[in-house]
Amino acid sequence: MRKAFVASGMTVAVVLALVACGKKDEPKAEAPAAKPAAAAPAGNVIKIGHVGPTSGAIAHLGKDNENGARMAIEELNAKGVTIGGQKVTFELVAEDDAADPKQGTAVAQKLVDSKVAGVVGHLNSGTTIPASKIYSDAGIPQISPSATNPKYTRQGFKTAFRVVADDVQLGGVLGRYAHTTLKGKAIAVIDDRTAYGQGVAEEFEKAVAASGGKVIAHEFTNDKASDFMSILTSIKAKKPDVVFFGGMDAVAGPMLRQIKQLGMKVKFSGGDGICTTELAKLAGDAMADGQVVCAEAGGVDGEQKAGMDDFRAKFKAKYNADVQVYAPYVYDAVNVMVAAMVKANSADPAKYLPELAKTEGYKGVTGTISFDEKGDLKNGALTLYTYKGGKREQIAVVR
Ligand code: ABU
Repeated sequence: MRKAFVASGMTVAVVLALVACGKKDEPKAEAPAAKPAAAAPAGNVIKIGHVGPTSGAIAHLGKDNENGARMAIEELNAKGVTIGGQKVTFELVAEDDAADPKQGTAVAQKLVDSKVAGVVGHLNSGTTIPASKIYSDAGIPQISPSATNPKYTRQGFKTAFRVVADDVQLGGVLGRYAHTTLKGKAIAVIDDRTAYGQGVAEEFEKAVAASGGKVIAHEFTNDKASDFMSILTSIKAKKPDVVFFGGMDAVAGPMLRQIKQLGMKVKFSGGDGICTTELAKLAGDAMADGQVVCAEAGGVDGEQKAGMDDFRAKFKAKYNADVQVYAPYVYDAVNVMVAAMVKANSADPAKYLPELAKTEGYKGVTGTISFDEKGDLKNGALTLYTYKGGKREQIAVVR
């Protein structure tokens, strides 16, 4: 059983961010009684579910995540894993939620019905949060490699884990950076009204205010929009020097093109949703060198960087594509889940879930993974990036 929530178990960074925002953490709700966990599949095949949007505007991100899962599973099968005294084979059951909350819950139920032993996903907060109730009710462990809305791990579900930092950290760091380092004097915010976009924009705005900066406008769009002329024209009239966007790269790319069309000379900032390899292609020559500052909700430095570099090289060789953003986190999530099965000597969700919750000091390609009482990553880092010559370039890893 996961230990009761205690403040001392929270990551230092999250504590600092919450204190800075003057916000108290929500109390951990009692976990609802789980229905009897689905048994692992018969024979020696263990099914692991993966869900991401492999269709729609951010299919490139869903496929990046899915490839991270596939790579982990192929390596585990090649290496050979023994559980319960028997050599087992892992089978990836990959589903597409199209970044749509309704489709997200439908495929979550499908995975539960097909008796997966665990799920890595979903990619979006807007799908991960509603799906997490279905996995919790079925007693199926879920690790999200990319959903950053804090609510996901604050519902009291003992089955919910995350291997990245959250929007409190992302918005907090980017808000302070916009005011203190980018020297933003008049900061405008746009969000796409999704669970992620709205959440990270609100945290950003709080951090700007706490740092003594000024948000002069907050406009809204949606995750399918492609015409931003009206909101950008309204923002331009207020003469911003920094525009922050809470949303994904598929929207940020065209937005950057229209910012250039309108002749706006602004820095452009955003969270992990825009911090992708694809953003450079989506924005094209509308993105000036150093104009964009974004953050990935994880990061490694020092000696740990070699593992990440090695993963990126292997991924490129295997898929003939650069990592978009979260494939390494998916890879680690699958391996952390399997490590817990090996420790429990069982793929029965009820038996390995307590081992998963106790994960401490797992050395992954994304750094050292330990879970706190809520299922969040302890001591999570962020990596700040900019783009130069159409390539993502690291600025710093911050904790
Ligand atoms: N964290 C950015 C992309 C996924 C999400 O949280 O919606």
